[in-house]
Formats: sequence, structure tokens, C-alpha cells
Amino acid sequence: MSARFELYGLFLSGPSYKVALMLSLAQEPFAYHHMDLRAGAHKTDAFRAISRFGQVPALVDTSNGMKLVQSAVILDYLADKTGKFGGATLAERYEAREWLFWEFERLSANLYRPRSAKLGFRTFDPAVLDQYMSEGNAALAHLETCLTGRNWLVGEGLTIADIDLYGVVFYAADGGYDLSAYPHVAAWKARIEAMPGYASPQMLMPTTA
Ligand SMILES: N[C@@H](CCC(=O)N[C@@H](CS)C(=O)NCC(=O)O)C(=O)O
Repeated sequence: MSARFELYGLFLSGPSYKVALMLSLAQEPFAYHHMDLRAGAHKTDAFRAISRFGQVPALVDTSNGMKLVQSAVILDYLADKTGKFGGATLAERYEAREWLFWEFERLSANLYRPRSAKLGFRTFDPAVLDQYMSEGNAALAHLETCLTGRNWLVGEGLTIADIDLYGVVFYAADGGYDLSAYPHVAAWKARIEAMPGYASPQMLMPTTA
């Protein structure tokens, strides 16, 4: 039987990893389409018909034809459709969503962009990179405070908030951040890595379809 969900992603893409990880933790089999961005795979009309912004990740729910982009929205959708990691109450669901917006505002650019510079994909003026690092460390310090005395960001269990932020913090060291300065963040990261269904980007997103 073919998988209900189809994920279009790239093995180097943090946002793609968030979605692949959500599916894996939810024990939801998915078909994976490797998108070679360097070869322009995301610029074809066929892919544009799936991804309105021409970006990965993109998710197709073959059960109803829904096509979704933006990793945070996809996580929210998957929480609805799988009934997993959406929070135990409506208040928790909205608190989880607050974290998704916070991540986009404070964390992702500040961690992903220094990483893309180190990988040689982008170049930035040194002053701009310094600004990313300074704001990224401030965001990690805030996360450290929020995780002090708690196992998960929201409520008493894993939610899409944890999965979403994990998909950024996973790449912190690649961007030049030292997580040993944030022991509660490091412990939370290890807690997610010990969950059933956890897998690395390499395991979830091969370099072929
Ligand atoms: N905010 C988006 C970011 C998606 C994104 O930046 N995707 C990159 C790969 S990591 C991409 O598709 N880049 C190609 C492009 O923007 O043309 C999300 O969370 O899904």
C-alpha cells in the first residue's frame, strides 16, 4: 500500500528535517522525494503546482489532495491529522503555536544563516554574521531559561513546539554555536533523540527519492 503522505525535501534542509522527523516520531510512513535544489528541481512547473513558494519542504496528503508548504504549518497540519504531538489541551495547542512563531522570529535565521555561510552556500559581511550570532545566542539563552526545570516546551509531553525548535537547534553546532553553554537545551535535545521513532536527517532524507 502506498504511503498517505509524500514529502518533498532536501537532506541538507533543516525545515525539511522538521517534517521528516515529525512523520517518523508519529510512526507515519511517508514517500520521500529528493529535490536537488542546485539543479533547479524546485523551479519546475510540476513542483510549483505542489509548492506555492517553490520551496522545500512540501507535503502532499494523498488522502485528500492537500498540498502544504512552510514547515511550521505542515507540523500543525500533521498534529491534526495524526492526532499526535498537538498538546493535551486547546491551551497547549496554542502555546505550541506560539513557539512556532517565536522560532521563526528569533531562532531560525540566526542559526541557519551562519550554518549556510560555514557550508559555503551563502556569504555575509562579517558584521552581519556577528549580529546573527549575537541574536542567536540571545535566543538560545531564552530557550535555556524556558527549559529550566521542565522536560518539554509545552505541557508534560513532546509537542510540535519541541519538534519545530529541534529542527533548528540540531544544526546549532554547524553554525558555530556551543551548546555546552546551554545545558538545559542540550538535555532537552538529548531527550528528543531518545524518543521512539527518532532518526537523523541522513536516515530520513536520502540523496535520492
Ligand atoms: N520558512 C520555510 C523555509 C523554507 C526554505 O527556506 N526552504 C529552502 C531550503 S532549506 C528552499 O526551498 N530554498 C529554495 C528557494 O527558496 O528558492 C519553512 O520553514 O518551510
